Amino acid sequence: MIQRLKTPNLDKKPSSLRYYQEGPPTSIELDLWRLTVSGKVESTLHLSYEEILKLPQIEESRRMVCVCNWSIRRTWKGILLSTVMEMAGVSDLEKYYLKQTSIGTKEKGVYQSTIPLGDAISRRSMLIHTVDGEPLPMEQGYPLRLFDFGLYGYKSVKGLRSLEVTDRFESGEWEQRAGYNKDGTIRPKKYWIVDLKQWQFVKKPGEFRDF
Ligand SMILES: Nc1nc2c(c(=O)[nH]1)N[C@H]1C(S)=C(S)[C@@H](COP(=O)(O)O)O[C@H]1N2
Ligand SMILES: [Mo]
Repeated sequence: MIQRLKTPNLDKKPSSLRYYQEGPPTSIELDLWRLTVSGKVESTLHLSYEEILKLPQIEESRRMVCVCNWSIRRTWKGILLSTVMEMAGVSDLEKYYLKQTSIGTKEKGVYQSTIPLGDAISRRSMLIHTVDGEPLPMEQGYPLRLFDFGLYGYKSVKGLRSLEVTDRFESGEWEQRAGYNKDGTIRPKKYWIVDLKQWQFVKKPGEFRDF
């Protein structure tokens, strides 16, 4: 069972630290950590890790894609973003955006990214705490990361602290610094598929589903 969950060629995956702009926090006091959900919501939430584990869980094998042309399929476990949005009470998903902010570090501050909320919900975006059956390692976003698998990795924040429902579609860290597209939809082109050790030409925009 556990064997089947493991990602092939994981040792060939580009290092998380190479792409971690603000760097992983040095330590997290899980008892004190909360995910804050605020903004255009009926009720602001401060969810503890334990509370998140008590919500309905899902586990799915899905592909993440980095804008630097590599992809890896892994088994992700967590909750649906929609569960938390329902709890907070968001009236019109299509009208809003979701601004994610990381825990960050003293030295380098926080990482932020904003995504269209309606699209994120319709793509079954997840709030992830476990990968391949193990809690997320620190470099991969412990204790919780969001993932919208229709978008490049830079749009989804690791080491989450807060989610703000907003009517402003702001530019995030990478978009400002490197001129990356604010939309962030995965584009058709050639990608290195780490787990399969092969190149694949992807013809359709959005989440990879064919392999
Ligand atoms: N907080 C935070 N989240 C982040 C980033 C970051 O620099 N800081 N980089 C993004 C990018 S560009 C990618 S490709 C993925 C990398 O995820 P991994 O560590 O699982 O490889 O995290 C994304 N989320
Ligand atoms: Mo990335």
